Amino acid sequence: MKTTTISAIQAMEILDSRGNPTVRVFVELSDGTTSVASVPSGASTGENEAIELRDGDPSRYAGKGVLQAISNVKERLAPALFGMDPYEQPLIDRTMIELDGTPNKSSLGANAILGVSMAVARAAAVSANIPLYQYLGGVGARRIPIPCMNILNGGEHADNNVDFQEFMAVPLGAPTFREGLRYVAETFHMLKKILKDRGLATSVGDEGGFAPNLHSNEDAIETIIQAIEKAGYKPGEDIAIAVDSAANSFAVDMKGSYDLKWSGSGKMQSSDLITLAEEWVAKYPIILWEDPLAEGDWSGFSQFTDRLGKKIEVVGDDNFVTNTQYIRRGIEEGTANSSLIKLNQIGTVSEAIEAVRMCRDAGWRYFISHRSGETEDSFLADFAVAMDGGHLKTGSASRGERIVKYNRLLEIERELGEAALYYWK
Ligand code: 2PG
Ligand code: MG
Repeated sequence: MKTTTISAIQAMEILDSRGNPTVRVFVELSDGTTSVASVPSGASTGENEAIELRDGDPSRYAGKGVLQAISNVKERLAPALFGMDPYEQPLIDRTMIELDGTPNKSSLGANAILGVSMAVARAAAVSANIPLYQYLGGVGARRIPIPCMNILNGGEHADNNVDFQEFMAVPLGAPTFREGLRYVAETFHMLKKILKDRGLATSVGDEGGFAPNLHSNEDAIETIIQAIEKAGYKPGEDIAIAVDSAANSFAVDMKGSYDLKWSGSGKMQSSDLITLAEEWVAKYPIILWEDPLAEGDWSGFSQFTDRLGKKIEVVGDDNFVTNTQYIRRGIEEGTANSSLIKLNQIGTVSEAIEAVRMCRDAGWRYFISHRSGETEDSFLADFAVAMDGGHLKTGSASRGERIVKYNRLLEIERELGEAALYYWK
């Protein structure tokens, strides 16, 4: 690769898909290359996530401004990285981590650091004239992830009476990514029709899925199965289902007590939720379950994995927070058999790659994910292909900030042509 160095880093405050401020970073290299990257933001966050620096100034955006993070990019990170080789991603990320000096990036802000980390990776790829997915994943990066499309939203992503946050349609029986995307987009449209016919709301939640008031949590699954069938597909064969309970959001004490407050199903213990999941997995074509229990409920999580881990992918999100420290504990304790991977939970591209590597080495899967607050940046699509995890979640077939990732995956598939792969496992 040719020699080039970082010659300028700028940043500005923009809005995310919820209308909250977030960070956009611009990087310039000495060879004239420029790049841009924007940082996402979660709503159902884990306790140990890297810290998103917010100004706390009530006179701007209810305290959610990110001007301090922007100034940290310009005044602290830019001078430290000036003249560095953009191809040295791990070194660049380590330099920022050391400059921050805290375990959770609370001094400079994970939003500031991640914006730079992503923009540097993209600048390096542009300068080398190779696609970002190949720059990050090498020449072997040619599997397009199966889109786990979140077509029905609940929990903290919606204002309805569904406790579980995400119900995803997973087109694992499709021959290609573009066909898979069509399968689930058609299912999404059929779901809309079914909800309309039932006189239910068809407005969408944060991730673009519908957010109706239903009879029960189980009604969500049954309605989706109906949509799959009516769209002309076989549940389980063409399209399976994945669930993210995001159980933190209805946990009472993080130690095994829950209150399914939105649906009014009431108090439950970990063991009740495990039994419920076992029944659902026996009855419905569920292949993946994320955060079935809360982040502090490590023993409940392990029991869940003991009982269901041979049948389905059990994913930890809020408990692992893309951090090798917690994923390692999960591997040792058999907490799950997969980890969610969110770039802004950990705050640099190289650390997210380390988390993926740890999962792979342990024989775990890893599930690449967007955040509920997103931007029009498609970085995640390239990242998912590069990481070769076989599946990703990036919302529904609506809302531009979700569609931009799907459209980028379509482009990548087209570019790869015959070389593109598409399979679950
Ligand atoms: C999750 C995510 C993404 P948030 O819980 O998995 O779907 O939601 O970004 O709000 O944490
Ligand atoms: Mg989650």
